Amino acid sequence: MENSAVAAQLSQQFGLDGEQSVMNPIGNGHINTTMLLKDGEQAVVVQKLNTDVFPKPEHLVENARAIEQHLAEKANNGEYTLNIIKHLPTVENDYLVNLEGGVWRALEFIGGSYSEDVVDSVDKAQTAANAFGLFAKALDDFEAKQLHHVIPDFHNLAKRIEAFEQVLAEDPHGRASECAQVIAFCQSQFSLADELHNTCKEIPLRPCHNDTKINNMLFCSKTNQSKAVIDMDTCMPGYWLFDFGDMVRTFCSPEAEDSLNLDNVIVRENIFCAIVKGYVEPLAEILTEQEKQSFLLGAKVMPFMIGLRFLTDYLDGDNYFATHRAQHNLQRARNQFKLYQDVLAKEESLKNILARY
Ligand code: ADP
Ligand code: GN1
Ligand code: MG
Repeated sequence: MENSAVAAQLSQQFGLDGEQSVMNPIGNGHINTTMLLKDGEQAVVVQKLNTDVFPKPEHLVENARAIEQHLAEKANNGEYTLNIIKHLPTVENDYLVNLEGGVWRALEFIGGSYSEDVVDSVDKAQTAANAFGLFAKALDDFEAKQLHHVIPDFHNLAKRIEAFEQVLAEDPHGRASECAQVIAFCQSQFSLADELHNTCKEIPLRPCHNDTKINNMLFCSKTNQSKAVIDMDTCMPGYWLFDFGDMVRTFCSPEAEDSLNLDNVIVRENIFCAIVKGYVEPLAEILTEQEKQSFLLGAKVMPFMIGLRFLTDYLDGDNYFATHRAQHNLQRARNQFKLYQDVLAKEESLKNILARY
């Protein structure tokens, strides 16, 4: 089906004006196909869900809608001030539309906003981290057990290592030999999984976002303040160290996660400091001391784990993450391992920053 025919069908199913509908890609997400659908004066975000990653899209929508409703109640009491991404119902009062084997949903478009792939200032890092902190706080009394485990073991490093070892043993595309060095480095770090396992026994399980990368939050175009936390697809019970660590992973480097300029893939300590300030402030009354100390481990685990996932996907033939060039996943893996090494190199200094707040 042509793009224009899909646009017309979606427009009809979601009850838009039914004038000329136009659909264009927005954002740089790696998983779903995200489009802005315009029809007359109306604009909505439509997403073709990646059903390899999310085999049960109805669970995804149930989770996201439960969170939406919880945040809406908080907003009514003045306890949550960011915009809430709402799912839009179809004319049949459903939330998913099947089109030629693809599954689509529609979300309210947050106009006057933008997302970024790299943070260019300390202020913005603090603003974004604060938004994720406000989000975490608003979910603190949310019954996370009601969430479906849309991707089981999503941040289980031991399981990610198993998956990597399995693909490496099979080497289905004969790619292992060209990245022997990066594989060896990766394998030399596997004890991180035990450290993570032991730490997680000591800290509370919380409702987590689980994908707090910088482009999963919208800034206001006029004020550069935070407008909304988006992409709730992986909200599941987890540990705040994951959300903290993913911010470090995606805010601290001055380079995008697929940059080839590895010399410049470093942890900017002033940005790290801004993340701590922004995130800890709304959580100050809830966060335990041990949990806060675990954030440093999060800063190591997240770049390492995503590097491992990119490398696994590379060896597996690029089935999971959207790629836009040959070796894209390998380049991302190298980049993330470089960042991880810089976290290790600056560990003492980062620990001191954490202790200050
Ligand atoms: P993915 O799961 O593939 O990462 P996202 O839900 O994160 O998809 O969306 C990808 C991008 O689309 C975001 O980074 C953002 O730029 C844009 N986007 C998504 N939802 C909205 C929305 N409701 N309003 C405005 N922009 C959005
Ligand atoms: C994916 O969907 P997106 O692009 O926000 C991935 C995250 C990774 C990230 C790496 C469901 O996030 O776990 O950290 O890419 N999402 C899923 O950039 O796997
Ligand atoms: Mg996203």
